[in-house]
Amino acid sequence: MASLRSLFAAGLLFLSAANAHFELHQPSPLEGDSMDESLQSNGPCGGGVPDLSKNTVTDFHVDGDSVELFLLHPQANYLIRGTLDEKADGNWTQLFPIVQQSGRGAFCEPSVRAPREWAGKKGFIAIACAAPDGMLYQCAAVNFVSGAADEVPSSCTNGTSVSISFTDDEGLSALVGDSSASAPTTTAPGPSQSTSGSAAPSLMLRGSGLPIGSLAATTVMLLVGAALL
Ligand SMILES: *[C@@H]1O[C@H](CO)[C@@H](O)[C@H](O)[C@H]1NC(C)=O
Ligand SMILES: *[C@@H]1O[C@H](CO)[C@@H](O)[C@H](O)[C@H]1NC(C)=O
Ligand SMILES: [Cu+2]
Repeated sequence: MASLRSLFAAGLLFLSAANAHFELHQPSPLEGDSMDESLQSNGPCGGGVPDLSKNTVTDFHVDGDSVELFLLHPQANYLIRGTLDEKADGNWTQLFPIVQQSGRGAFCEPSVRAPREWAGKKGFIAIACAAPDGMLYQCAAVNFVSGAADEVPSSCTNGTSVSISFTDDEGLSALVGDSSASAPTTTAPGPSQSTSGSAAPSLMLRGSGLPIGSLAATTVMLLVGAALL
């Protein structure tokens, strides 16, 4: 099992740039329909450039509105946070308890709230996703408005094979407040942490040496990683 786990961890390292992560569908993400997955690990907004003087905003009701996400990993934890900072540079408020999603697919939370004082102001709704391949980010620029959304959009559903539960996640909790706009990748949870006691991963990683060691070893890692993702 240890060697399988280490292969998995190593495979993830090599796959992380190319693999699909998660998508923000609502509110409208900064990158629109053309998200650059390779930049998703850049905090606080992935490939999106947060700047309220330029970004297009959509209304978000402070007493309850929907945040629609789509996960392409089998499991991950989500933090939904918001800020009024015009460049999304800190001062983050947590807007929903941290949840764990199990199962690929849609998660839509129709009652995400923001502080009432934010009504009438512009800001950001931002998602941080602690995935097996590290911390991932997406943002939406919004215009906070008073009241609750009239109705839940028909696109707001939870996938049939998706289950959501509340959880704790130190890496995500560290992204609330002013401490930092992004987390060091070393705090991200994932299989690599559970292999730290075993000799196999260090052998593999030392032996291969990033970015790429022997072609054969890399191919095996990719295949195993892909099979298990
Ligand atoms: C942080 O945001 C709050 C609103 O939630 C605002 O009142 C406060 O001035 C902001 N602090 C800084 C340092 O920008
Ligand atoms: C999806 O699941 C979450 C967590 O159980 C729940 O709060 C939310 O209302 C569900 N979404 C829909 C559209 O039913
Ligand atoms: Cu990913």
